[in-house]
Amino acid sequence: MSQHDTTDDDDTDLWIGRRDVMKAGAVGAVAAGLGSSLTSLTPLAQAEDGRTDLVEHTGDWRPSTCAGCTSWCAAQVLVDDETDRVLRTRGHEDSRIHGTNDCPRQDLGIQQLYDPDRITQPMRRTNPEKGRDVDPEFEPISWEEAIGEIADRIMELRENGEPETFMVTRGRYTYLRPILYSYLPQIIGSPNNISHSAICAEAEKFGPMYTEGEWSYRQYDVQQSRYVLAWGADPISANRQVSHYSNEFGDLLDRATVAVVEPRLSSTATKSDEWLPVEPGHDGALASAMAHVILRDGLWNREFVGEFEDGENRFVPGERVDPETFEESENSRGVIEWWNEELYDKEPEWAADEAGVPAEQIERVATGFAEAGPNAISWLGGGPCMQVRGSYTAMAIHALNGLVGSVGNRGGTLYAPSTGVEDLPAPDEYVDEVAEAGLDHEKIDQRGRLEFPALKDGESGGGVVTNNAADGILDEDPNEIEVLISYWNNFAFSNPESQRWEEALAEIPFHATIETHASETAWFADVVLPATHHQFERWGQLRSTGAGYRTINLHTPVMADDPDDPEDVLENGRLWDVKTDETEIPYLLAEALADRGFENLLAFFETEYPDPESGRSLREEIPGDDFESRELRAQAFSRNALKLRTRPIWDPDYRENEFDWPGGEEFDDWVEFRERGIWHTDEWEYRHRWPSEGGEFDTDTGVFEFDGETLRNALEGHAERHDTDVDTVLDVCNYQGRVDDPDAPDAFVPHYEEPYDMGDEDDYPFNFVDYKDRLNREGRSANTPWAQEFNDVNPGDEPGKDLAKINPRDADRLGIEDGDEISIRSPVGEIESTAKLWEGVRPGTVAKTWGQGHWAYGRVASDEFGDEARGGSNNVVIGAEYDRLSGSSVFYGDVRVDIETR
Ligand SMILES: Nc1nc2c(c(=O)[nH]1)N[C@H]1C(S)=C(S)[C@@H](COP(=O)(O)OP(=O)(O)OC[C@H]3O[C@@H](n4cnc5c(=O)[nH]c(N)nc54)[C@H](O)[C@@H]3O)O[C@H]1N2
Ligand SMILES: Nc1nc2c(c(=O)[nH]1)N[C@H]1C(S)=C(S)[C@@H](COP(=O)(O)OP(=O)(O)OC[C@H]3O[C@@H](n4cnc5c(=O)[nH]c(N)nc54)[C@H](O)[C@@H]3O)O[C@H]1N2
Ligand code: SF4
Ligand SMILES: [Mo]
Repeated sequence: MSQHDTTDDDDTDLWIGRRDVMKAGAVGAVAAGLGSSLTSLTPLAQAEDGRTDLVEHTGDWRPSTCAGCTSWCAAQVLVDDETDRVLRTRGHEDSRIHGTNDCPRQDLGIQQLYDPDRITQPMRRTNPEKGRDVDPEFEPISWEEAIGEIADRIMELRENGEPETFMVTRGRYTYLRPILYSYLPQIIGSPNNISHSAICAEAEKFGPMYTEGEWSYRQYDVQQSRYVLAWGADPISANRQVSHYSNEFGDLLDRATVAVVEPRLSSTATKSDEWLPVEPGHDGALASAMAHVILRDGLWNREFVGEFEDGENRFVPGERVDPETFEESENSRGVIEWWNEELYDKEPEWAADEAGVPAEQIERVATGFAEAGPNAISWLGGGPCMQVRGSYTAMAIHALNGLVGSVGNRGGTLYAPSTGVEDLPAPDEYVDEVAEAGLDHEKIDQRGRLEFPALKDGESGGGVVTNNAADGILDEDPNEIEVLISYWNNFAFSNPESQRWEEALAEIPFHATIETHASETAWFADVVLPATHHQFERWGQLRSTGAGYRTINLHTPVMADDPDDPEDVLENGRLWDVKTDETEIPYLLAEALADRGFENLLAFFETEYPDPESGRSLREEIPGDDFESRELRAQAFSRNALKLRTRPIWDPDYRENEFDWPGGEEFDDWVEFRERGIWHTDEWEYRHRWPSEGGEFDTDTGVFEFDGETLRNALEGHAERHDTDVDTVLDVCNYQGRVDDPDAPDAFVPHYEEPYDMGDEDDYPFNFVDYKDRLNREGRSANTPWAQEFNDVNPGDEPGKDLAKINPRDADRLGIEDGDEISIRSPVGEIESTAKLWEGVRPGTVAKTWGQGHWAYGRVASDEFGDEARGGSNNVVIGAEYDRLSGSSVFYGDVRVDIETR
């Protein structure tokens, strides 16, 4: 049993009630879950036996999806026949990506489900004052009251002609998200739907966007690769497709060389052939030097890049090349410009000085990588690019894939094949004049202003600047926010300099939040709406990408015997009086708004979301105006939305006649698909987007760009919008590149920029290295006892502790010993932690996982709920800085801190 007994019944300091005796019985299942699921952490053979026994003797495996991280693995959940309890979860046996493999975090989902600290019913704040030290004094209320309160506030805004003061924030989601995140604010009339994307990994997408026109993540063809060069990505522990990559990693090591560029000894680095312990913020120097070596030594891929007309290699260190002498391939352009503007003098010795990695190692890794090309991967994680000047680093790292021709190629970096899902019906016809006037307003995150280009997809202001919304709210610029609905996020914890979100949330007059847990964000809410848990209690859809496929995976309410029957779902499909954020809650709101005279949302749902099989509208299926009928309709709406979304997959007629079918598995009816819960695309075709094979890249020029032509267009577009020039944009946004300055890097080609200073080196002598905990389900598992108890799966960490890892040489100098209580101070804040002397971090750096430091969330996550944090929250010391070209928040690079013993 764990050191934190989850069956502990003492919840006096938590404002979470238990609904009734029957449901409280379900809490006892925690103990059962604990016992059986511990097998997942024992040797595999044993675990397999355990699994088989359970399949045969206990219940059914029902399909769902894990959103414990952005791998979004298709899952199967073992539900006990007699008690309807969830006993186990595993990867989906039919998945061609990971099969039954999962990662340990999938099992933590069970502890979230049965967490006695879950919010079990709607709550209303009774204390009008808001603040971290102010007890919200929540009291239980009914769903009807809770929804009614929100509807009243929305009506007020619309009646006052200020619908733009409404706001929705989202964190994690399923692809039913447009209903709550886009359509609800659109029909009300607010442009203010703010996603978490820019505190997630937007800067990473900048690399592939401004080389090959893809604003997205890649999948990596590890099964065919001969060299993996990972940059601040730790794919057996974090990053994406963890279950797939960790399953393949052993074979990969037999076949390929793996090199990891990381300021700390990550899980992946511990198992790799090479660890390049880069000084934080200097990856761009390594990438430029590697490209230099590859060109200097003639190791580039001729088919993808081109060749000198006479075959003589003119890439000589320190010398520029006459472009006339080189014939570009059809597939790419600009390699000569890249060499002449950036690479020609970026020799390994120079990079060794900049980045603190030996020149021989740079040479060796660059050579090995290129010789394995095109079956070689330059794997870009968020570490090197969620930095003030990270956009250019992302380009520099991704451009290496172009040099060796691994783009879309066997053993290289692939995208996802197209899927057979349909867009949800959209509400354009239901947007009235009040709403239209509201929608004309600028967004609260100030995207698109001169200082926030956020160039998603090449468009000025095309992306989000999540963390800046706090300043927008505090400064009431462009306008005040009066009503906020937040869902599946914890911005008061997950955003850098999160103190600002505490202030911003305290300012908002009315805030409703939809969550499973009593998070730091919920602490500031006026109404707390308890959410169904995505893995077990709701409808939804995500997708997973790997092994050449993309899958469409369903979330299903696994505890209901007939999930298509709304009554069964409401009675048996959920543990508590909880509802689904993206569907049921907007539906109930639509009914409440109609009661108050605003009918557009309800008309939209009633007209556009019939059951596509029976053709029945929601009201035809479930008539009645009492609240219970509405709750049933809300559930039917949830199911219908998913059926509409996935219709081409399961409806042969629709697939053939009304949809541009991309190929892939075909199902004959809904129940057949729903019972399986997973669909596969056709397999990725290597090189099909290469122009030499008849394809096209999505850049402005249609080819892979080493010269940043698409970026030039995007930057010029943004400059024009503000009546200025590109150099001014780059200056305002803290970049070093310039258009035509011989002393500055070229603004458009992939290049190295020195890390931007975030604190004076004399006052803050250490670089802070933040990274993801192997057991963190994004920000959501700190209240699961297993995550705390098994913390030593993170190299350098210990069970139950939140440790700051310091190199023994630094500790010695400062007189710090193992286990000393220390404080970590930055220009913006200070946290408490415990010192761990560990050689897995570079001298001059302090490394600490993200995820601890909760002062709310539950009794395991915090030391004392609502009062004392457990460990320190990294976001208190990481300042609110931005990589402005992508809009991303900064977590890495020159984040400076000082440490001292307490
Ligand atoms: N320092 C630092 N900060 C980081 C990161 C980091 O690595 N370091 N990572 C960043 C990244 S990549 C991301 S994506 C963000 C994530 O941060 P956010 O988008 O803010 O989301 P989480 O913290 O994962 O989600 C927290 C909330 O989800 C609720 N919840 C849990 N399960 C469910 C569910 O099934 N349904 C609903 N409706 N609610 C649920 C919980 O009540 C909790 O309050 O954090 C970012 N912040
Ligand atoms: N275990 C786990 N896995 C997750 C998640 C989780 O919460 N837990 N969250 C999921 C989500 S939402 C996302 S967006 C993805 C993100 O996945 P990644 O983009 O891979 O993000 P992190 O794991 O935060 O990666 C940051 C890494 O960069 C390293 N680093 C820090 N500074 C530097 C630097 O200057 N240079 C280099 N080269 N490295 C540096 C850190 O040590 C860390 O290993 O992960 C997903 N996977
Ligand atoms: S936590 Fe991520 S990698 Fe692990 S099973 Fe869930 S989705 Fe897959
Ligand atoms: Mo993320």
